[in-house]
Amino acid sequence: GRLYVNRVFRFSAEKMFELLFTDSYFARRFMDARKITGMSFVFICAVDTNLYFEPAAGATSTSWQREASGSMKRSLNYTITISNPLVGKFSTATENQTLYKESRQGHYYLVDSEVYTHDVPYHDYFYTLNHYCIIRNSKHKCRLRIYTDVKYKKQPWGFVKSFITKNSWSGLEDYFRHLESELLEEEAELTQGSGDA
Ligand code: YK8
Repeated sequence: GRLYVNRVFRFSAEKMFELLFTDSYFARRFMDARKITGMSFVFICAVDTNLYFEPAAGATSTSWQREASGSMKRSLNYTITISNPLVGKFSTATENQTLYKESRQGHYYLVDSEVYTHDVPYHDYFYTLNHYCIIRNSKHKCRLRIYTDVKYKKQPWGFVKSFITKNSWSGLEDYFRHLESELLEEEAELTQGSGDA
């Protein structure tokens, strides 16, 4: 796999989780910028106050749902816009996210996400596994790490496999670089707002 993001940001771990994994203004704006449309949650339920998570201040509800294992899951469906000329312009996608029960509010958040792109060539061969790790550094700092792997459901021949891998890495690289730069912009805005830049 590959490590796409590994950096300390000047906001709390809780804030980072809220930005990336709740229905935040940041997440909506980023999806608009990436032309990701038609977002729908397969399971919708308000998060209740529980041992590990309370909705962050200001966040109304998320769609995380508690599993028997103690971890939380949610599943998103959306349409992505693709800039790779080898592929059609759009694809529907399903993203299954797991928030591991080892996560501790405000300290440590571990989210795995499996992304299936349904309308690209060879879509029945592969999916993408993203590991997001948010670790508290101090009260107002956290580290975000995003590690990604392309996984195979069936083994294609070598040529096809390297074709899929190469095209996936380049799309992912572009996406996470953009995400990182938007987060840095958000950081600049937040630090300005609090007057301690
Ligand atoms: C999520 C991985 C591969 C896919 C794409 C496929 C090319 C297939 C090439 C043929 C277009 C938002 C990607 C990048 C689309 C976007 C996906 C995103 C960025 C010719 C073999 C969508 C994270 C994510 C995961 C996987 C990405 C796809 O939050 O190259």
